[in-house]
Amino acid sequence: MSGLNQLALALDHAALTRQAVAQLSDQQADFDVETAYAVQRLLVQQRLRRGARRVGMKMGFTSRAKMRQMGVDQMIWGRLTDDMRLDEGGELALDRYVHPRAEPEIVFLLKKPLAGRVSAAEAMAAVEAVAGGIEIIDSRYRDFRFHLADVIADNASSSGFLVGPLQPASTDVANLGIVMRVDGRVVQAGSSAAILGHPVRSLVAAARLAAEAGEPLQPGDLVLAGAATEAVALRAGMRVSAAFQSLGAVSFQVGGAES
Ligand code: OOG
Ligand code: MG
Repeated sequence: MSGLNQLALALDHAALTRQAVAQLSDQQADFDVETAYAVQRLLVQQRLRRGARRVGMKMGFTSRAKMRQMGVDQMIWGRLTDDMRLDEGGELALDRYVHPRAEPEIVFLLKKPLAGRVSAAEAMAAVEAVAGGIEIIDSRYRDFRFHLADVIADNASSSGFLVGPLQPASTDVANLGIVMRVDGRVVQAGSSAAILGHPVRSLVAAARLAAEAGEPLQPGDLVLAGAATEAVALRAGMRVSAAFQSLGAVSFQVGGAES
């Protein structure tokens, strides 16, 4: 266990100091997915000890576009904490990250516990509201490159998130157009259907995976379904927005000089 703790502390330190590290799979023989999730749990525990609160989970690699961009072929998940949330319309301080990127997300807010093997209908019945959002991902690995187990240990690259205006749970999120812009120029476009065919499938998977990890989804939890498009690298001064058919838009400004 202490060996895993060392790995978790190294990733925590990398995030705190904004200094990228080498992939864990390069240093550890047999660094597998199960071990990686154990490291992720220890990593997030560090943050909870410092006062952060768990507020939900993020799903990753639920679309072909993301799998292709990062060269992996399996769905992953990570934990969201309250300190990761950024104000809609606010400013992101670039110097708090290593090499951050932004990607559009479909967000579910739960009103009921949701655990284990549930149907899509059961999952939707637990939803209080849906929203468009943006996730800030920031790998703690050099050059934003990793193998599957590495990115899992690194809390699935999660670093921040913004949630747009909440919409009724009855809003159909099956096939919504999504456009991400930088300074008004379209940089990514896609459809929510790219997320496992329907974003609710991501919520169904989240319910199962969270329960298997012994941390079942709770009322008030947020679930990010995974990006439908590739992520965009952030540079100082950029204005980033994501507009979602039926859900509205969400945006932020990148502040802080690049060091
Ligand atoms: C891993 C996180 C993937 C998504 O939405 O697919 C993810 C990464 O791309 O670094 O958040
Ligand atoms: Mg994401």
